[in-house]
Amino acid sequence: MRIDILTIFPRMFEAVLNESILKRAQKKGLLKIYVHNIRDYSLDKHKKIDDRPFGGGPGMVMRTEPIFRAIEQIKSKLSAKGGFAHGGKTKKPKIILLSPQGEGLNQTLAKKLSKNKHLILLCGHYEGIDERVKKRLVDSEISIGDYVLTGGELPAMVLIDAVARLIPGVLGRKESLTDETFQDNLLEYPQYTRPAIFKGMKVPTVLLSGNHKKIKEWRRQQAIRLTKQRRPELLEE
Ligand code: 4FV
Repeated sequence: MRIDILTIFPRMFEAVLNESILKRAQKKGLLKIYVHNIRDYSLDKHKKIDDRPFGGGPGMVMRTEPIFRAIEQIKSKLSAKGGFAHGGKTKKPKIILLSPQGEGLNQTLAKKLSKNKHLILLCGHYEGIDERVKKRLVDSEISIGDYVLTGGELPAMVLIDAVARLIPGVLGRKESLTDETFQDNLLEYPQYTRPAIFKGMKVPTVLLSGNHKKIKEWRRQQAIRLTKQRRPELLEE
């Protein structure tokens, strides 16, 4: 998968993209991530990328032009290079704006996004971006939760992390996708590891029994109990 990120704070991504699983995925060539500074596409002598809202009101709005130029540049580079070819035909990138108005990111949506070959993530700031960018360029808006952040960068990192680990081959032996949280809409069962007794606290004997059928059943019961307790709506779904 290829991911292009449009942001006015490119350095925010350095640490997150160059550690652990995301770093390894790029090394394995399973993930190609390009971070673009929207300011580099501003024709303004001061690289201005925002302006006051028409109709007045507080705050600033991100301008159309630098964002349009940035996305056109990415697309033109792609078609010039023969596209992020898959079987020769250029896969149209899916342009996603991270915003509180977007569709809520959840495991199902992350799984769907992980099937894409090319994502372009647009990180907003201030009061948001000019509506004409949404109308003309944005394929979908995604929110990571009903709260207001200072920018779309953290949501973009959250989305990349949730999606990248679902790309076949990204997770190694130590990590697994099986039986994980939200699998069958259930929260994950309690986990234990050595020592078997710690400060007088024992590990449930069934887990030490070696009886995998009983262990699997216990884990399912625990997952259902926990989900009933904390997220009953998941069971309805
Ligand atoms: C957000 C969210 C979010 C809103 C104004 C950036 C900020 C500023 N994005 N999920 N929650 N974005 O709060 O995705 O433009």
